[in-house]
Amino acid sequence: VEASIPEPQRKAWLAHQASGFKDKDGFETEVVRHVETTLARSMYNCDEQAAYSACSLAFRDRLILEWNRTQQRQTFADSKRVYYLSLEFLMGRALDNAMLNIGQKDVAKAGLAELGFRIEDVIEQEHDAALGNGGLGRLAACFLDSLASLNYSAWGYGLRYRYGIFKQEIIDGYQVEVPDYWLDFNPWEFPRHDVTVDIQFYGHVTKRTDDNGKTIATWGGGEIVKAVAYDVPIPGYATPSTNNLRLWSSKAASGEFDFQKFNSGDYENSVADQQRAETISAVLYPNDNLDRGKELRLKQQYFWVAASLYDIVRRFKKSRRAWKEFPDQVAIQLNDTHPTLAVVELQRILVDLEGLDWEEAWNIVTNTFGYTNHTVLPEALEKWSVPLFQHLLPRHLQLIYDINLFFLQSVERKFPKDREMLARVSIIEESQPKMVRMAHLAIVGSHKVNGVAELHSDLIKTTIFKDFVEVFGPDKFTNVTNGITPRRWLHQANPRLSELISSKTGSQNFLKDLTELAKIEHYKDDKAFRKEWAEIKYANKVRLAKHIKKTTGVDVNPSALFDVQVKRIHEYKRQQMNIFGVIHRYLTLKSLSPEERKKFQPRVSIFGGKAAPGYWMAKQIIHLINAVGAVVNNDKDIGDLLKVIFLEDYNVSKAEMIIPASDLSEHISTAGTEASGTSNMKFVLNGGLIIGTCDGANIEITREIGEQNIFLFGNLAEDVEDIRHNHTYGSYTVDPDLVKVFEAIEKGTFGEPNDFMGMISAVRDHGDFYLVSDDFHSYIETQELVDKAYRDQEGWITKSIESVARMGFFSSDRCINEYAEGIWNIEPLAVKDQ
Ligand code: NBG
Repeated sequence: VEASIPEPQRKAWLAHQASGFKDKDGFETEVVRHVETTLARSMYNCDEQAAYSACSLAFRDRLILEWNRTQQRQTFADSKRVYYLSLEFLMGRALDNAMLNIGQKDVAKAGLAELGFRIEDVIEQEHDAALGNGGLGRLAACFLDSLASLNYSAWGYGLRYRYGIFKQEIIDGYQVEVPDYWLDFNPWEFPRHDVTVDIQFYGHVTKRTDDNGKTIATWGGGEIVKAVAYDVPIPGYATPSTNNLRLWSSKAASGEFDFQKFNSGDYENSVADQQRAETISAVLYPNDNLDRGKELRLKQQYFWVAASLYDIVRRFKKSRRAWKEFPDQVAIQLNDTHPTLAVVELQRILVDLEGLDWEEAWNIVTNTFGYTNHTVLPEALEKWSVPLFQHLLPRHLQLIYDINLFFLQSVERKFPKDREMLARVSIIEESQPKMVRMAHLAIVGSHKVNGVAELHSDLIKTTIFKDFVEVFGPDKFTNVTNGITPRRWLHQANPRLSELISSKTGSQNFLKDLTELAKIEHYKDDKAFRKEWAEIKYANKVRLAKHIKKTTGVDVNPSALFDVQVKRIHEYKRQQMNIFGVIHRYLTLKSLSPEERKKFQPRVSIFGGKAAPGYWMAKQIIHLINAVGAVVNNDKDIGDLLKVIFLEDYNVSKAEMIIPASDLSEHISTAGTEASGTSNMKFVLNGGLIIGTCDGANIEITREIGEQNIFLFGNLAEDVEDIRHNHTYGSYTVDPDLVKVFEAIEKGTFGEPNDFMGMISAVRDHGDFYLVSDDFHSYIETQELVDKAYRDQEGWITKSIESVARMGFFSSDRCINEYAEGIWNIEPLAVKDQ
């Protein structure tokens, strides 16, 4: 790298490489410098917000140096890169993560203390970067951490939403959505006004034949919007590698033809034009596992995909390699079907713009892409109407039809005369209107398709993508079980536990190789170790209890069993079953004498999570949880025996506080519906036990930690279809305990019963699609086993230690290495020759 710097600049460049603070005093100097110059504020009124800003800027300076070096080294190495295309990156806060990954948190803590600040308060000033809905977006964030920490040459590509997921307020027990404007001061992004791409929409296609008889298609006219790059540095843990996350922001491309033609001199309209362009990246769609098919969403997808591909192709072209080498240099992973247009866009670039033959181009395309499926829920599988496509992206629609034609011809050769097979696998659904099935396009356009946990990967092969297994053979389909980064979800979220573990494993190496956790199992009978283990959990619960008091006004006893369900609110995740179970517990307690009650295990039932703004049933669930809390928490008969808490505005930074404080967490989706789940892994890694169904990654967690360490219940995925069939066509009665719960609600125990009738009739009158009644008895019984197990505190601690010791498999490092080997065919860049 050094040799590449021009001679006149080299001396200054070398001196600059050594800049950035070295120790506590240096750090303080940098903080003061940033307060007084960068922020133009005076130290005499430096508040926590200013301290946060200056501290971030001091760390940012260090990050940028490593980031530049990493990018230069990767460019010189000129080896294969992976591009992770995701519409969501749920990053959470950056400062704490940067301090820990760089390994300078202690220095910052001491420095800030000398300047009169508590580091925890400074960290708290940061607004979460909440550019995602839930598990899918957080997975992308964990992957970025692992890619950098493992020294892979990797970029993330996403959208720079001006508004991330909404902020949730609870008013009178109802969810209210408030916009999340998070960009007021964001030191972690760098606008690259020199990196822009013009993106075209609408217009029309003309075709002509060239001298060789080849048809040339040209997409002209329409509207142009400018994509501007914003770069976010992603620091690896304990390595200098710092990767790049590039987020695109939309801007009006003033001066472009349509703008000139229609709007010259028309000021008002030109402003409207500007606003329309900026709308594209304005807001994240707040749906989790739900597709709404809105035009603006398709615009977002094409805008982001086209800008990213332009960037990737531009980078490839610099190397002056032959096109056929493209898949040796570039791997692109499609995070769900959201970026599937990239398949079509690359084919368009190669055929229309670069003049390659269809076959050659298609070979390059299919060898470049991999597709990850994250759900089997039909309402979440993306489909776009053909007329909408025709209007917005006319050339892409033609290409999709051609891709489909060649694909169906190959199917026809393999399955002659099987018209039904053709109809089932077709990329176009012959409905009214016709629809483009994005998952089919993603499968046809990729060389590998993976699910995110073993059960899920099996299910996609036997249900939604069954026909494709016959068409392409089973080897195209594979599994990569999800993982989580232990840096954020153990070291950062639970520093005391991380320290205890490193004192026993001999180093912090377990944060790079999580299988080293196994070493702590040797200490599971060590008295002092067990005592500290329990004390850490207790301290985390005290911290959460304080937060509960502050935000809800309710006192909870930290010695009670903390039972937590925090995730997006969705019928398939069955928060309704949880709250029905809580009501059952309340009714049971009320029916007991004061003496009998004393034998009961005290519990705090903690809920958190957002409902999609248009998801009526999910909002009703939130309302019922709050209504039950209002009654139970004020019932003098009950006292500390049961508390019901709904934590407002669940997000990444709150998860970092809540997860380490859990004794028991609930992962109770109807079997076969939760593709993986990742919070299950986070809870167990922090010493909490799980009550759950045989679904998603729960199954693999059980295999790793042992059946004795998890509370499994409920029907199995293989039986769900028959049970549902029986609901519709056979005899069907609601579980008697659940009937009593419904009666209590209908009597008005928790306020106006009509407010909750949707939840009741879904179970009683509309076929109980999610099997709440079928699983209720097993759920209640298993909760009784939990109570019993918890009363044996020593036994519980053993379970907790054993579980953590056996969680090594669930690191996102393992997961990323599997993608790298099995899908991307890429190796880490040794840091020395990076
Ligand atoms: C979600 C699944 C989760 C899974 C995450 C990450 C979507 C479409 N899917 O079970 O519901 O853990 O993806 O793979 O958001």
